[in-house]
Amino acid sequence: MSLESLKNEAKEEIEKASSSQEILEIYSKYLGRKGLITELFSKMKDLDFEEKKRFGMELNSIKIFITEIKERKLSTIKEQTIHNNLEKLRIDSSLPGDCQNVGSLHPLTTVIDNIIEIFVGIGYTIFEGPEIESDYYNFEALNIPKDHPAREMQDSFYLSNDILLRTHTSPVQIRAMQSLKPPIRIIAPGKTYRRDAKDSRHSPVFHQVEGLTIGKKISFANLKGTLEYFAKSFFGEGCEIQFRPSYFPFTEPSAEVDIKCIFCEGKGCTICSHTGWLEVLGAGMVHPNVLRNVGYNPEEWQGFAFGMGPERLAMLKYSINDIRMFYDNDLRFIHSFINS
Ligand code: 2NM
Repeated sequence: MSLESLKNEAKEEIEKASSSQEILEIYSKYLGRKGLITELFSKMKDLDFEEKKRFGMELNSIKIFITEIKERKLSTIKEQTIHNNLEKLRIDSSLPGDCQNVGSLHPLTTVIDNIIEIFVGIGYTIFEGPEIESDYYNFEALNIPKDHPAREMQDSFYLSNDILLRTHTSPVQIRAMQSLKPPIRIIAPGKTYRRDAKDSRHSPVFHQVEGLTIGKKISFANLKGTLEYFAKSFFGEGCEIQFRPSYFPFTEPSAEVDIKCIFCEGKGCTICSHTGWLEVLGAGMVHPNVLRNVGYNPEEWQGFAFGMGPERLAMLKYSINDIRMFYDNDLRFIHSFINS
């Protein structure tokens, strides 16, 4: 084979190659230690001076030529590889993004936080107690007599003879009065339990936020002012309240507190049963028996207490018509309060 065709063959093979590995193998086939061209160098010793010189120059130029082609092809392949890799990494900004779900607070959490914030703003602190209570804290200390209907077995979740799931957060107030020195201003938020059949207004688990103020010369006027401030803070400055006489064993006098219907502005609608008012709170002056039960002298210390249901407040504020919505954990429901 002529030198010229050997050279062209090597050139063509290198140019057709598609990987660095392949190029190096082809290069080695021609110019490696036992390469086709390398072997020709050893034939030079048989030639005479002039021929040796001419042949040597020719072989050298072929070697340089093929080496150059190899280097160029190697760098082309290297660039190609980098380019391909970059192409694979390329971000297509026209594709839709991954959906990131943003969490949201449960509407009851929001309402309870709002209530707490309002009372903390006027000097109340949070006080908490156990959800499993004794008959003494849940009833006895609160002046609820043994034969009171609220103590019926079928109304409460009893764990034993005198241990039950608290039916209100009032036992927390008893614990607070036992462990704090008056004057006292606390709110007790938390879960409460009653053996009610579930319907649109009843849930066996629900929440209460109760408040207690104990001091010297505390009067019903202080209670009215406090609850009026709360109602306006929670429902808006235009909110009006009224007190109706009522009865609780642990307060005397006792009252139920209504707000002017926020749906019909007092004109009467189906939500307020055409009364113009919505009941939202229970309250009263702490009964002297309750004060005596925690070792306070009712002649020296007086106080007021109130209780509210965050579920009811949330239902009115956000127009939710079924209490079970709070406990179904339907994410579509919970996420709909994302900006509340
Ligand atoms: C209410 C309504 C009225 C109340 C009373 C007490 C205590 F312990 F001080 F006597 N705690 N909570 C109270 C009073 C609760 O809820 C509707």
